[in-house]
Amino acid sequence: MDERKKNNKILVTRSSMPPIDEYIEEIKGLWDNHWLTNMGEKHKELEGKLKEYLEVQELSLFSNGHMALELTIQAMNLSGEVITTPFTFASTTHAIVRNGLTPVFCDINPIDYTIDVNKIEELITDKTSAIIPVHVYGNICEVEEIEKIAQKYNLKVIYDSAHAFGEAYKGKGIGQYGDASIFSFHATKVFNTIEGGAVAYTDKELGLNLYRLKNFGIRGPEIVDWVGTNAKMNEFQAAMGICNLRYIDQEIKKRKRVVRKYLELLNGIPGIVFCKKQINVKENYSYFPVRFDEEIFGVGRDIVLEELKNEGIFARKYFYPLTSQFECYKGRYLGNTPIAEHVSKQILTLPLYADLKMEDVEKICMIIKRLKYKKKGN
Ligand code: T4K
Repeated sequence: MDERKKNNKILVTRSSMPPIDEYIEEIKGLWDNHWLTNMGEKHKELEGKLKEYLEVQELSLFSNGHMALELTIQAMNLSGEVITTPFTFASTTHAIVRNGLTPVFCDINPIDYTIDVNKIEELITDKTSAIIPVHVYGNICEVEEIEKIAQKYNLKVIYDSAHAFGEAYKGKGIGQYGDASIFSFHATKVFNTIEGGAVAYTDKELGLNLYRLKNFGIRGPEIVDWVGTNAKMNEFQAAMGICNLRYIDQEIKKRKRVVRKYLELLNGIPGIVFCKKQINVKENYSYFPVRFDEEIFGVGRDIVLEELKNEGIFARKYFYPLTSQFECYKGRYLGNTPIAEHVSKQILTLPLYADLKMEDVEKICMIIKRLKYKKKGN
């Protein structure tokens, strides 16, 4: 790669940041009160603001999305087997396994890559205690069907909503579905607190247990009644969240423009497959996943990735390999997931962030189109 390209790298995403003066203003008070963590004022303020923005009844902030998920599973005292999908980030499967539970991998559907609700029931055994579906790329799972299955078999449902910040389904904040929903506020997400996460829930007892787990089980100066850990969000993270939240609607609007441009430029190219637009969903445009069907497109996903890289553009293979194929899990857990395998071999998430320039989107699409025609015209 030549120097010019190296300096103008386009990465898969880029953290949104508020104007620096605003952040400085927000954290100034910390130099007066010296209260930097342990559920301080900023923490409280962000929790309240997010509850409102996400339209959820209860919300608990965490140091990151993974700890939010891992500790929610623990707080629910789940046992045995948990049905989930392997087409996700390491965190989802790790959170299950790190709780001593067995992930049972269900396949995804080929339309939006969320859990195939028609294949859940056949995986339920007398050991199943929960379902952990993933709103992957912000694509909303079939929440109503999942709810019916969960009720029929008395299972808990925890949504991995790491990608679904600010989304709504049928007019209801996405965090209102299931027994709990976890969000990630990592630097790479639509909304970030640098690192951070949250759990949305309704059951107050679950809330109490989450609090115990994230703060060492401390209930009072002399009372420690649970073997908790430390997963608290600090005041600098919360301040970043307060600032970023002021811009979130305009950030999502800008992302929408980028996605529209991609769709306009790549639409109709044989062999390129997009996720189908979901109905009744308020979207957040968190990722732009594209599938390259080698037989029709002419070249496979890995060639597209390489060609983009040669031009200084770093798309990512989210999510390849499947978590079930990770070194640490190979052969350990059962699961028949041919669609997930197929999709993970074809998928590429193209660069997407609020300030991605239209000319960069044009360039990315031009490189992709060039590959197609090069192959055709040879
Ligand atoms: N569940 C799901 C479904 C998830 O996708 C995730 C996280 C979780 C749970 C767990 O939530 P957290 O515990 O992370 O809150 C990234 C993120 O680190 C991870 O949060 C995210 N999913 C995953 C899909 O993507 P990597 O290993 O690909 O990140 P990295 O360091 O390669 O960064 C990707 C790109 O982002 C860089 O090329 C540039 C940009 N970037 C990165 C960082 C760190 C920035 O612009 N600023 C930054 O500070 O995992």
